[in-house]
Amino acid sequence: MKALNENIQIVVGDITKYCGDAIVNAANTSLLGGGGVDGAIHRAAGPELLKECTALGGCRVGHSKITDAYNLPCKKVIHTVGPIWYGGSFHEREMLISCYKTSLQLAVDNHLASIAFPCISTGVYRFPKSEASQIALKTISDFLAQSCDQFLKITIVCFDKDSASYYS
Ligand code: AR6
Repeated sequence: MKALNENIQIVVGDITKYCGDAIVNAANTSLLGGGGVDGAIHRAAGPELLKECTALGGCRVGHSKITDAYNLPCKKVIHTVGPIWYGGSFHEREMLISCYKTSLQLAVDNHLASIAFPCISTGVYRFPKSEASQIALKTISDFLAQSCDQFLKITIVCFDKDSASYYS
């Protein structure tokens, strides 16, 4: 575990085991599940999660929606839709920033005190890990600095040590 400041920590592990208030899902615009972390979250939460997601009517890239967590150990799941990386000229950075901001705002709006993020868009969506990690840290740090909520604890859950190395 690595603490960057008192409110942000980096861990290596499986986000479905996180026991805080909420985890963020790196979803797609359908919100109906997929592979990677999205598949793992739906498998661990059980079929009730898909049922609730079906009623949400999808989600635009860079936006986020919240559901219950069902069989997961956390209380809520925040589904955010990261950008697919097409080389960086298609507003990919702005959309990734928006994923973190809208997820954090949902956490504040729902009075959540602890939230875990995966490395959004860095899997099948191919966002370069180095730049994605810088965007994640800066956006979270800026949000915490500006937010009135001084008690929000953020964990970035990297699935492997290689991903975690980009946060050092
Ligand atoms: N815990 C933490 N991190 C994980 C886990 C896990 N259990 N499983 C994978 N990761 P990806 P994306 C990491 O591909 O790039 C889905 O099909 C993984 O190593 O899951 O945003 C959706 O439905 C990587 O670092 O998400 C979308 O269609 C990170 O999570 C699409 O993939 C993100 O990889 C979204 O692609």
